[in-house]
Amino acid sequence: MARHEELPLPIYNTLEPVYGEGPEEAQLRFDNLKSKFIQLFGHPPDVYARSPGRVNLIGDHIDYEGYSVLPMAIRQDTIVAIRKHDAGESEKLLRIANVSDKYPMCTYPADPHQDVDLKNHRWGHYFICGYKGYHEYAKSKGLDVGLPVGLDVIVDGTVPTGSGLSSSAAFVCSSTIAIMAAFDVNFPKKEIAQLTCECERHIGTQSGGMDQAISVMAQNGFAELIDFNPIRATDVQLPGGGSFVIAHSLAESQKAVTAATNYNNRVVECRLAAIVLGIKLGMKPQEAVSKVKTLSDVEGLCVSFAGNHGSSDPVLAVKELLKEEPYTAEDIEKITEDNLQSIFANSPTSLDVLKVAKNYKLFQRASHVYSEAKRVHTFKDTVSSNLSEGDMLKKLGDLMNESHYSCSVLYECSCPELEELVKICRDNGAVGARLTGAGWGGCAVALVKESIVPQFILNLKGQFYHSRMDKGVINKNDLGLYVFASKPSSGAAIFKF
Ligand code: NG1
Repeated sequence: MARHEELPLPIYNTLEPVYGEGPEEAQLRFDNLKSKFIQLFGHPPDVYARSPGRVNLIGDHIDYEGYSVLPMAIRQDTIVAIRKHDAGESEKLLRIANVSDKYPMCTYPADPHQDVDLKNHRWGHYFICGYKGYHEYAKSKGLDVGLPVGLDVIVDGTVPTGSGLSSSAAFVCSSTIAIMAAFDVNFPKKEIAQLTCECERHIGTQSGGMDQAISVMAQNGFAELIDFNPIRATDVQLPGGGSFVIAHSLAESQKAVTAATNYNNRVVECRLAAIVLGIKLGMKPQEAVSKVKTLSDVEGLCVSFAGNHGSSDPVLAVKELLKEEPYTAEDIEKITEDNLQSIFANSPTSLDVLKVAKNYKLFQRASHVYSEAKRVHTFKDTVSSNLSEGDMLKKLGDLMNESHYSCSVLYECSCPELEELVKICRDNGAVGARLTGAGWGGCAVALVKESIVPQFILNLKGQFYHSRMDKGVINKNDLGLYVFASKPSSGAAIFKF
């Protein structure tokens, strides 16, 4: 039997296979989308695509270094309704509307070669990422791409934005899949996962691929161990007695806007750490600069080094060979015998990082990446071990706590609101709690014994959210959007009714 990532995306003509638990609510969303569509564009949509958000249980900031991660899809998703203009319709425009008044209609030319205007961020840019990406991919496969063509689109998203739950990937994936479906083509899920990851890079973040992979390949009822190069998804059955509670810190992380100091900065630091390690472990500077892209490229060298010192842990090489104090650009250039601008000459978003970076914390970032990569596999092994349920939850919780410490202290991607929230989770009985996703705001995820979930959520509301409600930061009616328990839900799908 083919592995499920080899199969094309499912195409359904009813909502039940995806929204089994709440089909009435989903039906309302689809009905509303259709009537808005007709009202705005004068025609019904041809087809719909949906893609979910995700929560990452463990393994943050390691996908772009080539390491496996362990997320699960959540029920919140983005639905895109689309209609392709007929050949006779002259106006070649992409009209992208949203069911929410917060997002005014965006109009773009139908040119698939247009640049995404990164200096003027607009919500519709994420659709253009999918449009450009589909075009490039279809062309590379020798398909008749059929572009440029006018498209009418309405978007309905329920994944909270800037929350670390991948609203951006849900939007990019559902857009790309809707465009594919409008052209009546379908590809194996692993190809769509790869393609959508490349699509999202048009927005200027050097995205690692986890979010798109889980959004496209998730299976109902399972978390997934996602491997990269090549992309693979392995079902992970979570222990029955525990539940994952997701809670928003209410600090919004604007990933695309802060890329140069936050997300892309870490990608650059990891590459520099990898190059310096490669050189310290015997590579010629020129060779390291041209060949080493990620920390996984030099892991083998680090492990051999550790082997000579009685260990198998690559972190030992980091401890012995990198200095704990931050490196200046000059420190690194002495080792690489090349200047940083020329090392990153082909990556404009990395050059933006160099412009604003004061120094580079190579020791801390590499220590995080290698230790976090190991925790992902320990988590997966623990879930499939024959430990008693209590011991298993305790071990998983400990791993989550260690991961949070590493993200917060070594990778510095937490923030005061997340620290407060994680502490409140632990104080109220979570067996483990950590920030999830990119961090610098967004959500925490807590592993909680099933039996205490309702009380746990009530306590969180009392201790974290009520004061924010009083200050007017959030509305009482929206509380359910900010703190909820989630079961693993299913991945992307196409609907034709
Ligand atoms: P979020 O949490 O959606 O910003 C980002 C990256 C992931 C991964 C995590 C950190 C994108 C689209 N997603 O996720 O690939 O690197 O950060 O683990 O950039």
